[in-house]
Amino acid sequence: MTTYVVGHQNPDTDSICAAIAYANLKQQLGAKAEAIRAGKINAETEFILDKFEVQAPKLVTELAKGDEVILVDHNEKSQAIAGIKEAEVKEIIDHHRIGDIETGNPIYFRNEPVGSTATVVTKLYQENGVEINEQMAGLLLSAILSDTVIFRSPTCTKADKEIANRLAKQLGVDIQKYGKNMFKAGSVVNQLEPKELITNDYKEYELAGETIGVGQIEIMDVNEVNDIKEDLLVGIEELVAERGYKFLVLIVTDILAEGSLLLFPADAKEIIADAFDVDTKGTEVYLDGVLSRKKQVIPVLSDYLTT
Ligand SMILES: [Mn+2]
Repeated sequence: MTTYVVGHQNPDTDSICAAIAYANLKQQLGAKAEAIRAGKINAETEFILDKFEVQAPKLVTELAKGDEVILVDHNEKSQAIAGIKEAEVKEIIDHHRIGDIETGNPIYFRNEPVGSTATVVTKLYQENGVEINEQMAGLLLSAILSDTVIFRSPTCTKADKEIANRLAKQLGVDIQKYGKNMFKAGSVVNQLEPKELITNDYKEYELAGETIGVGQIEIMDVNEVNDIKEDLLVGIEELVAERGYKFLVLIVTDILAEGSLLLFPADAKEIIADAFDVDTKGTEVYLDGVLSRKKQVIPVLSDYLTT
């Protein structure tokens, strides 16, 4: 009987890559194992599978009674593939809090407080003395970088960094460069129309009797919007006209550089320049160190417009 290896529903990169790599390890150890997925592959994961020429796992929406399954990257019923109650959980490999999965028999349950399941899976290759081929190394590295936001997440540990660096060395990959490309491929910028991007994470504020709109996009590299900047400005102008705003600011936040590019209509130039005490290039300005709409943008505009 083949044992399925599966991540959580709505799988992210770690869930897919850890499932594939752990199934590969089990196969190399002589077991019959197959990675499956419980949901749609996201754009970031698609980029990774393409890059390392690995096929996406088969989609299985519900397990059948008696199916044997190894869970990776989760251990809570609410996150698990449908039919989990009827299946037999054989192992769990994870890096989350301990949830509520119950088993009838003793199982191998490996959980570590590290940044990604891929980190744990890489350790398991090493502990079993199994060599990691280039394809699996690529998936494992990608999953670590994805879950730890290229080591920036507070969940990232020394083990994640060490293992990722070793995998990157094996592959001859520049972590920062590859990580940025990976996040770019999965970025919301490539998946939404300009107006959807502006209003995706969006708030309206009443200041001094007038309404302003403030949208925010958080991305890995502010240059991702270079090609669509003109379209975003057209969208901003249209929304201002349609909704009768005083103006609209789109905050494009660069998570890695820790700053934000503000985009706004040409006639808001003076307000932005005066409020933030900066020179602007007409319809944009980059503000180093500004990340928060609530704490760093709205108070400045509010102070300026209401006093
Ligand atoms: Mn994970």
